[in-house]
Amino acid sequence: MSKELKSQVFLIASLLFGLKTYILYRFVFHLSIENTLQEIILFINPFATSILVFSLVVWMKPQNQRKFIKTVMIIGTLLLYFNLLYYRNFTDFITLSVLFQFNNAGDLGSSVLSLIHFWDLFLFLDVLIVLYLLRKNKRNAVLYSRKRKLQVMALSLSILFVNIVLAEIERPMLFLRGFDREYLVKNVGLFNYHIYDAFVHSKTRVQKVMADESELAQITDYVNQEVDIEQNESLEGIAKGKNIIYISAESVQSFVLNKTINGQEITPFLNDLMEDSYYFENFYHQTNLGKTSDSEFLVETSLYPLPNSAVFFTHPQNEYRAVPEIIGEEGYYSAVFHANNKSFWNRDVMYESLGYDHFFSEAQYNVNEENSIGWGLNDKSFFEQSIKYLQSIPKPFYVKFITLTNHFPFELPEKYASIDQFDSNSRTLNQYFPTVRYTDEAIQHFFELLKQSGLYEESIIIIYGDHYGISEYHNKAMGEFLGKEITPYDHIQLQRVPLMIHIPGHKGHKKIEKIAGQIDLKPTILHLLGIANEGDIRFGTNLFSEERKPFIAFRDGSFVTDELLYTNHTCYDRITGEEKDIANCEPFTDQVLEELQYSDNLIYGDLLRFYNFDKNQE
Ligand code: GP9
Ligand code: MN
Repeated sequence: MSKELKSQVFLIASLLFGLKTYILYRFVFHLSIENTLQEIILFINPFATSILVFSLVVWMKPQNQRKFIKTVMIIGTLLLYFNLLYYRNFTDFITLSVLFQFNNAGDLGSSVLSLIHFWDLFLFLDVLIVLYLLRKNKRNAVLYSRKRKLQVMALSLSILFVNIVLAEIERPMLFLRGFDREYLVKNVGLFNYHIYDAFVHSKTRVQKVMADESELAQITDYVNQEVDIEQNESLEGIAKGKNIIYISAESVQSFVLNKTINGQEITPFLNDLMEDSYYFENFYHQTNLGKTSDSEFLVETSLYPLPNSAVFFTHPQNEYRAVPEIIGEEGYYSAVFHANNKSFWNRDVMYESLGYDHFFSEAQYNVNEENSIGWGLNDKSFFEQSIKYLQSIPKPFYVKFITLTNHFPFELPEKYASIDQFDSNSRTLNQYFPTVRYTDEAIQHFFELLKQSGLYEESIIIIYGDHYGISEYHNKAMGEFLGKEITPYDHIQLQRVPLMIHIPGHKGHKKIEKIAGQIDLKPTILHLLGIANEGDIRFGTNLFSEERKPFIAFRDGSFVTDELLYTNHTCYDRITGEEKDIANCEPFTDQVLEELQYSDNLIYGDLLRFYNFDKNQE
């Protein structure tokens, strides 16, 4: 090693700091590591960041180098330590929006002493070593040559590059979608996560500050004219005082309903249930990058998810007027049941914004190897373990159960499979059917549990598919299953997911052919509950009214009406799939884009903060 680099403290500092960070990730924070690639990324990322930051020293004048190393060492360690304290309390990492909005740090205040452990002193050991070395090598600072500067920079950037490429392989679109703070920390490290968080936070703040209250007037005008269409009184208030139970069925698409594999029904329970429910056969999911969380957003707020990010991740601090909040004012208790990490999709933060009273997340369940499939707790055990909680919460309640077993890549151990796999070149599609069947059985089991517990009679149960399970990538195999070639028209039709509204003891169930979308569930549920909620800002319409807004829009500007289907600049007959003159679709194309834009503006500008909902309800 050349004299220039020899015994340079910044190298030692970056290695020690990297090692310390790795030890924390690996043994102190409970980050779940599922495969070797994750293990490798977790090892690389602490060093990638620490080498990059400490090596900036080569660009500095010798007299500033010691100060820089000292400052980075101390600030970096404190940042790690604050996160550790926060994690011990909240099992999550610090987020700016949470710090600002919910004053979580304040919550931490009283208990902070109990979070400090004696062993934490070791966290500062490397700081002492580096301070000592800096003192000892006082005159060791050098002016680096241009060549050396470039070499050091090239090396540190390449390590970071390798880190980011591996992270992108492990979790495609990690930065766009956010997913989970744990994922970000695992893949790109705590420091890069903070930079990302600060970026997202400042971007949303700037957009909010720039927003103008007057934009709201235009949107309310639009909503009043185009969306608020006369209500049909037929089912109004039928759910009044009853419990509302949503089941968000992971990745269940409508094309499996009433179909068989080798003569075996794929979803026998749902097939029976649809006969005894309001079944919407043309119900479309409208989700985007935020997948399940987008479906939740649509259902709770009747706004569209965002075009380039997961709104749960980027805009949890906004003002919303979501169903849990509205019905909370009517005496309803609201809760979500989902046996996954509470911070996935930023749910722990967003649910507070939406007005949920409680979130039963993974921590409330007994999850072990025995009862886990794929992503976590299997759906059957999930429902079984949930019943005691459901019985214990105040009534009437509004609850949502989010299933998990039927999640990509649909790997179900043979012993749980009740039907055969499909036989095609797509493993994903082949495996999908037995996994869907598993969820179908789990939902059936849940119904039995509800009946046993006496909750069934006094509840309304709504089952919907959250989003597609089989992507376009599997079109060839899908074509084999459906016995036709998949065109862009079929692709849109494949975005149909089940929607069943099951009202125990109610006659008059029927199959409804009219188009429907996730955006319509909020006004529908409020209608069933008999809550007028006049003056609400939403883009969906009550599914039981005779006259409804004529289209269901998708995030990319495609849409369907009862007669038409528009996608890729082509207009089709929605029923037959025949191509039609574009002029048929034109009356809607601009309005769809306008509506999406209004919804985005509402979210980017946080415009609902200017809206007085109380005034409009008088
Ligand atoms: C994870 C579950 C699945 O908590 O909601 O998320 P998805 O990948 O379907 O959005
Ligand atoms: Mn999902």
